[in-house]
Amino acid sequence: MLKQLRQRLNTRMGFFWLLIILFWAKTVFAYLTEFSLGASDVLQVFLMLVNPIAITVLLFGLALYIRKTGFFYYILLLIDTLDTVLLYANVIYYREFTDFMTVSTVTGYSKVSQGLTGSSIALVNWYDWLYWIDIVAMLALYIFKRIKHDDRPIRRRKAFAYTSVALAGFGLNLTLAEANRPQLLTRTFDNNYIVKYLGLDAFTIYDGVKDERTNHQRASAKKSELDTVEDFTKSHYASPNSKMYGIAKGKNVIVIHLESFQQFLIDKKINGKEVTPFLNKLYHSQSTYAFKNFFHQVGQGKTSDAENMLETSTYGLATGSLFAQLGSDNTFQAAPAILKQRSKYSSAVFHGNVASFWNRNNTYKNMGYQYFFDASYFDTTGDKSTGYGLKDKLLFKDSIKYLQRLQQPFYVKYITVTNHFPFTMDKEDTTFKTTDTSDSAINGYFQTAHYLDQSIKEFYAYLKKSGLLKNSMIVLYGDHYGLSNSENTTLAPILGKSAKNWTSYDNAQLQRVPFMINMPGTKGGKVESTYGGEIDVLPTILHLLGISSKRYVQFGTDLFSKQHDQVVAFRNRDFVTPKYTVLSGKVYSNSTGEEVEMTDSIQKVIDKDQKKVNKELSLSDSLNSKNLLRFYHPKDFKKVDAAKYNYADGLQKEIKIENALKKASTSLYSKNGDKSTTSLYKTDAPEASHKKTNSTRIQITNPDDTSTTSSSSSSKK
Ligand code: GP9
Ligand code: MN
Repeated sequence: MLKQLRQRLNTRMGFFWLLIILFWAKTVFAYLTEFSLGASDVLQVFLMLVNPIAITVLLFGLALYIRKTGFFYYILLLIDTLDTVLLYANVIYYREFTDFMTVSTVTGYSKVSQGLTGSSIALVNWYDWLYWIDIVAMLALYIFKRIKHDDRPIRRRKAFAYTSVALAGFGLNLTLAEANRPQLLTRTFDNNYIVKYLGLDAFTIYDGVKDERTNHQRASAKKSELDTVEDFTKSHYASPNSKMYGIAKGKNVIVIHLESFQQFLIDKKINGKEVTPFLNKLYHSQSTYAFKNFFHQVGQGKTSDAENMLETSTYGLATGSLFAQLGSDNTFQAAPAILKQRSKYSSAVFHGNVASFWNRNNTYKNMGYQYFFDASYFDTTGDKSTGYGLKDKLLFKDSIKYLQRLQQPFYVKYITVTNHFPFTMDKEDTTFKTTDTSDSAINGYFQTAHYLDQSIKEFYAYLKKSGLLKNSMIVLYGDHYGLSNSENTTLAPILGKSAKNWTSYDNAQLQRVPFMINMPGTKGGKVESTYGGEIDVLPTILHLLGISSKRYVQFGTDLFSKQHDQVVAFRNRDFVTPKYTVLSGKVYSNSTGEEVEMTDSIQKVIDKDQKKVNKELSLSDSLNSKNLLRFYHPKDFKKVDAAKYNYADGLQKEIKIENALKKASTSLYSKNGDKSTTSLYKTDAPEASHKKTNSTRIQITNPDDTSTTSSSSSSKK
């Protein structure tokens, strides 16, 4: 047997296969020990284990075309070495950034993820020789003639057969991956996904192609294209309402992202009980400006699209996520940077999922976020987390030790996760008696929304006790639908509607999400009926803070302005106005819900609005995909230097700033006589007292197939 094996090795094909097996073994070793790919079902595990094979055969197989003996062996070993360099560089990179190396990081085009050079030595582990030993050993065996040099060249036809079979194998891999994770390549949720399904080499090639396309688009961009965009946004600008301008000047801004939260939950009762009693109270409070006709406008980038719109007032992309596709390299003029430069705000994001999801770790740097407290800052073990990360009650509670040390005024964003499809809960977390429809997502939705409501109530209680509340403006918004169109007919009776007469019009109306600006101490708040959407948030907030938005390129308009544009564009070019809902050219009346009898004058209005919607979306796309903001230099705006940001050791950085500022430090902690306020936080979350365990339930894999494949009319097409 051993002899047979030796004999095999003495042939070119034997040597070839041995290198492939060794390379496969170390790749899988890296998958299992270095990367957290989160394979969560049998097919995913299977694909993860086999995905290196086809592409390795393809790449190593290039050597099979070489006839000359020495050349064959050296080229084969060279390909192996290059592939190993790629693998090992990613191992090192992942140890620091929990993400894979993109082509633009290597070519130096990317502005983020730099600063590895200094620390890379510290990232080397003692067992790293495992990645290299096979190459050294094989080279030695060859040089010292311990394996015979096979002089017989591989026949062309055979080499070609290998290439073809490898390509077919890769095709099969891709098909299975797409079946398990639809739109894998078009949506790019997370680089981890692509590696899990298709492998590291495929990821690098995919990323390279994507990068090349983006660069090409950018290189061809001309400054004059920016002028066209600017002409539009300038003429579209809505000047602030003098009654509202600056009413929150100097206040902290706390943005609370209500995951998958739809407007219909507000004031909704199930089995006689309010689903979200605390948010309802806020909604109707005199200190809250609430909007009942506010729509989400996200596309496939879902949460990340909402974040982008809220903080840049530009649209997400027509396909995929802007964060994932352009976030690493684009020039942003986003809320955290504007607030820092105009009013010295510090900024932070709190989120219980891994940093790489939606490429946040890179995008936030370009947005100018100073801190990003992601899952790595929290204990997410055992029952403390669900698939998308730390449970909301714990996120709010455990964020305080970081929040209290931020210099004020601050701009912070909390991205909640518990109310996310498939809306499942641990029994210990809910007693809410929900619906018993045939759809478990619907039944679960009311429970997870109820839980989210409680978590915000607890957070508010802390804000009040700690004194932060009176110095803050709290902005709450739902990012997008939680229940998709396919679920809406089952939902209909709960909303007092009939499933039978349910139409696309009804689906579109359900794309309303809450938008509330809570300003404790103010009495002028009410429920506003103005139509608007996520694109309008940034200018609205800037004006409340007394910062003019005029000099920035923004597509939205201040919701309080008399000139506010009430035409709400969806990402697929459908739109809603106070009077009409227009879906694929079909015009519905908002007062009857029926298709309108078309007249010339109505058609004229619709055509004009449709034209504007199309123009707005396409200008936003050209701005973002060609990175036109790099040509734009608004007054007093210094371009964000992403290389300055690094999200490791956030707390230590905060403390360092406190120490440097001494008496001038404005953090809550300093103001509180250098005493922590964490004991003021009260939660009823049972997990809070549970011990740390070794397991975590966070899945970087997205179990949300239903909500991505059958999502609303307003976010698809
Ligand atoms: C993940 C979370 C969910 O970190 O924000 O994103 P979504 O699936 O809603 O886009
Ligand atoms: Mn979301």
